[in-house]
Amino acid sequence: MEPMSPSELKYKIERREAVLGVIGLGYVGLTVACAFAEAGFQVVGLDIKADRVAMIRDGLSPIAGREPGLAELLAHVVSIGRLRATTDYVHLAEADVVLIDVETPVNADHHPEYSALTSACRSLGQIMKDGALIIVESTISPGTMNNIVCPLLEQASSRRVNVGFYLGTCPERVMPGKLLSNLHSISRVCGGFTPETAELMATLYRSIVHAELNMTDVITAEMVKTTENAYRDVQIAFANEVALICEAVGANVWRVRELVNKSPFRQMHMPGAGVGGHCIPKDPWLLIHAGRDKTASGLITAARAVNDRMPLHMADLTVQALRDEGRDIVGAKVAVLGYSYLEDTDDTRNSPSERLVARLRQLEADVVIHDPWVTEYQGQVLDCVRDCDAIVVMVAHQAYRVLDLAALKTAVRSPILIDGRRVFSVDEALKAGFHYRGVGQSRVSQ
Ligand code: SAJ
Repeated sequence: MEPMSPSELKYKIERREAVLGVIGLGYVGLTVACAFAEAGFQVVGLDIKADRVAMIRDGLSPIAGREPGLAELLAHVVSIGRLRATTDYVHLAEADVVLIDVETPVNADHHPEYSALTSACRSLGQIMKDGALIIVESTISPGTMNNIVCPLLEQASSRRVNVGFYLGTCPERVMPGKLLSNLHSISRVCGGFTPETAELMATLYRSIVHAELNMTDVITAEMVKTTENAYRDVQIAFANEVALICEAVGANVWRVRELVNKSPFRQMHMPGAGVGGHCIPKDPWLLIHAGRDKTASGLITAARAVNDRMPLHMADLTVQALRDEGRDIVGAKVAVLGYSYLEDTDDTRNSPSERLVARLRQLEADVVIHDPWVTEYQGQVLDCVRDCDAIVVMVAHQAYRVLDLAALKTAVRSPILIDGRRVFSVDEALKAGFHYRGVGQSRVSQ
C-alpha cells in the first residue's frame, strides 16, 4: 500500500481526522496530548510508567504542582474517549502523527543521555504507520535529528525519510506552572527535514498554538531551542558576576542593574542564589556538545561555572556573617528558606538550595530547611528559624515576601539574614535588627 502523501496527511490534519500519538506523558507530553485532544484529534498517549498511565486512564493528572486548567482538561478528554493512555507501542501503529516528548538529560560529564530517546525511536520505528509524520519535541543537541533520530527510525522501520515517513523537530517552550497557557501562547519553531514537512507541522500546530509558527530546517530548530536557554544562562551569569564585583567594591547591584537597564538595549538579568530547573542548567550543555570537537565554547562553559558557584557563595556569605558575630559555622543552626528552584513552584529539579545545604553540612552546620511548596519542608517559618544563628533565603516565594521580620528577630538566636533573591530590602532588615547580607549587596549591618 502506498504511504500517505504529504497532501493527504495535510488534509487529514486539517479535518482533525489524523490520529495523534504522544510518546512520553510528562509535563510536556501530557499537556500537548490534552491540548490536541481538546482541539478534536484522537490521541493515543504512551508512557513506560504503568502507574502514570493508570492515573491518566482514570482521568487523574500525575503532574505535581499547580497547573491551571490541566487536571480538568485531562479529565474531560479522557471521559469523552479523545485521549487514551497506554504502555504498549502497538497502539501507536494507527497514528498518522507521533510526537516524541521523552526526557533528554545530560550526564555527569555534561554529555546528552539519550537512552529514552533512542529507545522511543527504535520502538516507534518497528510499528509506525507508512507515511506517518514524526516530530521530536524534546530538547536535543543540534545534529541529533540527522545523526541519531533519523538513522534509528529508518533502520527500525526499513523505510527512508521523506518517502516512507516524514520527520521534524518542534522544541517545546513550556514552563512549569504555566504549561497549558504557554502551549497556546508562545510561538514555536517547526523544523522539518523538508519544507513540505515543516509546512505539515505548522498545519498541525496551528490547531493549538495561537502564536507565530516559524518554519525552518531541523538543525536551525535544534540550535534555536538550545541557544535561547544558553542565552538566558549566560545573561544570568553576567548578572551574578557583576553582583560579586559590587560586593567587592561596596556597591548595590540592584541599583546598578536598575540604572544599567535605563541605557538603551540593555536588559541585565537578575543576580541570585543560583540557577536551577529542568531547562536552563541543561540546555547550554546540549548546545556546547554539538560543537565540541570543532569550536571553543569557553563563554557558555564559564557561565555555567559562575551560576553553579552562586549557592556556594551563599554559604560563604553565611560563614562571613557568623564570623562577624563571633560565631563559628561549626555547630551553627542555619535555617534555609526555599528549596524549589523557582519562586512559587514545588519543582526542586537542580535546585541551588541542594548545593547550598550540602555545603553547609560539609562545614558542619546544623541545617533546617523550609519551603511552603515542598511537602517535606512545609510548616511555620517561625518554628523553622527558632533559635537559629542565621537565616538564608534561597527562593523568592511570595510567602517569604510577607514575613514579619520583627517577629523572626524575636525567634532567632542571632539576627543574621542572608538574602539570595532580594526578597527583603536592606532598610527593612536593618530596621528589624538584622545583620543583612545580600547577593550583590556588600555587607550591611548595624
Ligand atoms: N534566575 C536567575 N536570574 C534571572 C532569571 C532566573 O537567577 O534573571 C534563576 C531562577 O531563580 C531559576 C533559574 O534561573 O533558578 C531558571 O529560571 P527561569 O525563569 O529561566 O525558569 P525556567 O527554568 O522555568 O525556564 C523556562 C525556560 N522556558 C523554556 O525552556 C520553554 C526559559 O527559556 C524561559 O526563559 C523561562 O522559563 C521563563 O522565561 O520563564
